[in-house]
Amino acid sequence: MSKLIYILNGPNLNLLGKRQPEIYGYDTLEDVERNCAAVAAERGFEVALYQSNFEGGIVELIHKAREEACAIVINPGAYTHTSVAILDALNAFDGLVFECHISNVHKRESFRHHSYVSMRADGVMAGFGVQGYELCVQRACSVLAE
Ligand code: CA2
Repeated sequence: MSKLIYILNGPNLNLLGKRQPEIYGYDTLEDVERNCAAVAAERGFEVALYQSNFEGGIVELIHKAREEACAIVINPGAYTHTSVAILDALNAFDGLVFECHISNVHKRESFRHHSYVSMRADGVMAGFGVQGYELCVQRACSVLAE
């Protein structure tokens, strides 16, 4: 079995740690990758973090995960609330899927309350800041070790 966990990020998340720290905090995606890699390594897993501002880019990364990864932790950004294409791609992935939102989307505007990705996700994290990514990686490792 693959020991690689993909961490996928959607549009605007390349700005993490650089804008709107009051909502998304001060950590960058590089910090997220480093922290998740440490959590995974303790359990014998590896991570690969990707970000795309394009819906099709995320779909292609999910297709690549089909070949390489045992689990996907995904923050689809605003595509969470709109993208049937990302849901369809995730439905074609056989491994674990964890959906991760930095902010508590349920405390925000009503258009953020619905997620297409949740229809496929094995677990959903929201409002734990960037620590949510590490918690998703930890959960993926635990389930895969069962
Ligand atoms: O809370 C989350 O993680 C979100 O997925 C973030 C999305 C938002 O559309 C979702 O409703 C909830 C937005 C990502 C934007 O990321 C930025 C990060 C730093 C600065 C500006 C944008």
